[in-house]
Amino acid sequence: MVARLILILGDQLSENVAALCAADKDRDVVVMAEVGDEGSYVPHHPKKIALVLAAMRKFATQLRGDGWQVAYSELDDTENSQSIAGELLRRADQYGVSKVLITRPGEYRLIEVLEDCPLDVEMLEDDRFITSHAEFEAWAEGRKALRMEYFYRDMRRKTGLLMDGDQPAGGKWNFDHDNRKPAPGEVTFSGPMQFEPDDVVTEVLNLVEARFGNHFGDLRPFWFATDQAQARQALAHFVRYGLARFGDYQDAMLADNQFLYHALVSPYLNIGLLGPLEVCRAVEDAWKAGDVPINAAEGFIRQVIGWREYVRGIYFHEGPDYPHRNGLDHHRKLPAFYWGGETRMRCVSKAVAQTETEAYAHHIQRLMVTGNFALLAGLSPAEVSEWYLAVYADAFEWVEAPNVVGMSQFADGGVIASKPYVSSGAYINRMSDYCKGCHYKVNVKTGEGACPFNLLYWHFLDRHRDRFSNNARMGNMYRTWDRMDEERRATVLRDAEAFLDKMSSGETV
Ligand code: FAD
Ligand code: DLZ
Ligand code: SF4
Repeated sequence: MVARLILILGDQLSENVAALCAADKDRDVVVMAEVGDEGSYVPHHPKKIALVLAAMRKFATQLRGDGWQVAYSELDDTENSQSIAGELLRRADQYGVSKVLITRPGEYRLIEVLEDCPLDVEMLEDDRFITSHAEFEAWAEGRKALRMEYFYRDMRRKTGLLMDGDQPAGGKWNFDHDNRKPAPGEVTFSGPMQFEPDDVVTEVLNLVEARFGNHFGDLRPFWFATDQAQARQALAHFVRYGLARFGDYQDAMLADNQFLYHALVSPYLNIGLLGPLEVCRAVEDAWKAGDVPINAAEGFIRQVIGWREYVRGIYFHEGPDYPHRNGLDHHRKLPAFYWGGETRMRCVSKAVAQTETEAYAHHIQRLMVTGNFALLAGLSPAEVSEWYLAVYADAFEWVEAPNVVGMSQFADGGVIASKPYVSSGAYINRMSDYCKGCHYKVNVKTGEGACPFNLLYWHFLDRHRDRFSNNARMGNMYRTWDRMDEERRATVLRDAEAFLDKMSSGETV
C-alpha cells in the first residue's frame, strides 16, 4: 500500500530536499513529471529545458538506485496530461492515494496551482538555502530599508565564512572597490567546464528539438553539467582556474568572450545539483590555501550568501504581486531585437547574441546592457521580466523577478535598489570593448551617430524628475543636466524621442 506521493520538481534535484528527507522509502512514491506546461508558460530557451529534463532523468535514476520507487512521466508519454497538477492527479488515481508531500516551489504560480489541487497537499519549506523565511522576516522586521549589505554581514556571521573570530577576514566586509577593473586585453581562463552529451542527454536534446525547437535560442552545442558529479567537477574547475581573477574582472565585458572569469554555476545551484554552502566552502578553502586573493573569494561569496539569499528573501517577503509591479509606469513594448532581431547597438546585439547561443550572460551584461537599455527606454517591466525568465538557463522566478523587477527595472519602487541602475554609454565603454566598431559613437551626445544610451539617459532622468531629483545619490546627475543650456537639453530630448519612435515603429535602430 502506497502512503503518499512525494512530488519532486525540476528545480528540486537534491537528495536533501525537504520532501525527500521527510519521506518513507518503503511506503511513499516519488512523482516526477516532464510536462509541456512548464516548458512553455514562458518560451524557455531550449538549452534551459534540456538542462532541466536531462537532470530530472538522471536524478530519477539516482533515486531508483538508492531504493526509491519513482513514478516518472516522460514528456512524450501518451498518458501525460502535460501539467504538474494533472500528473499528480493521475498518479493519485493510479496508486489510490490522496496525500501529497511537496517542497514549496520557487514560484507563486506553481504554489497556487498546488494549493488549489484537490488532493491532501502538505507543503514543506525549501530549506536548501542558508536563510529560512522566518529568519528573513525577523531580519526585515522594523527596518526602514532592506539593504543587502547588512543582511550579508549577518550571513557571514551565521555561516562563519571568511570570518576571523567575530571580525571579517582581511579587515573589511566588502572588497567591491577592488572589483571594478575594465575589460582585460587577455583572458587566461578558458571558460567553464564543458561536458559531451551522453545517451540520456542526447535523447533529451532530440525531444526538446522536436517539442520546443521553435523557442528563441540555440539548443546545440549543449555542454551543461546534468548531474551532481559533473556539477561538482565544473565547480572545482572554476575554483582552480577562474576564481583568482573573478573579483578583478567581475564587471568587465568583452564582445567575443562570454564567460571571462565567471563561474557558470547558477544553473546548477538553482536546480539543486550544487548547494550554496558547498560552493562557498570550496571558494573559502582556495583562499585559505593561498590560491586566490581575498577580493576574489569575498566577491564571490557575497554573491551567493548575500545577493542570492537576499533576493529570495525579498521575493517571498514582498508577496505574489511583486513580479507584476510597475513603479515607474513603463509600458513600451519589448523591441524585436531582444528576440534576435537586428540592432545597430553593438553592446545590445552582442549581449543578446550570446544569450541566444549560451542561455547565459553575466551579471553586468544583464544589468548594464539589456537591463539598462530597457529601463532607459521605458519598456514594460512585465515584458522585460518575461524575457529574462525565458532566456537564461538559471532563471527561476524567485531569483529572476527581484533581479529584474527590483534591481534592474526599479519597478518595485526601490525595495532592492536605493537608486536606479542607469548609465550613459560612458560606463559601457569603460567596462567593455563593445563601443569599438559600433555603428553609434559613444562620445557623440546628440545628432547623427549619437549613442542611444547617451540620449536615453537624460530622457530617463528628465521624465522621472519628480521621482528622483530628491534622491541624494542622484543629485549630481540632475545638477549636470540642469547646467546644460536649454537648447541643448531640448535637442537631447527631441533626439531621444525620435529614437524611441523609430524603435517602436519597428525600424532598425
Ligand atoms: P558569477 O558571476 O560567477 O557569480 C557567482 C554566483 O553568485 C552565481 O552563480 C549566482 O548563484 C550568485 N549570484 C550572483 N549575483 C546574483 C544575484 N544578483 N542574485 C542571485 N544570485 C546571484 N541569477 C540567477 O541565478 N537567475 C536569474 O534568473 C537571474 N536573473 C538576473 C537578471 C538580471 C537583470 C540581473 C542583473 C541579474 C540576474 N541574476 C540572476 C544574477 C546574476 O546575473 C547571475 O546569478 C549570474 O550571472 C550567474 O552566472 P555565474 O554563475 O557565472 O555567476
Ligand atoms: C523549468 C522547468 C521546465 C522547463 N520543465 C519542468 C518539467 O517538465 N517538470 C518540472 O517538474 N519542472 C520543470 N521546470 C521547473 C519548474 O518550472 C519550477 O519548478 C518552477 O518554476 C518553480 O521554480
Ligand atoms: Fe552600446 Fe553606445 Fe557603445 Fe554602441 S556606442 S556599443 S550603443 S554604448
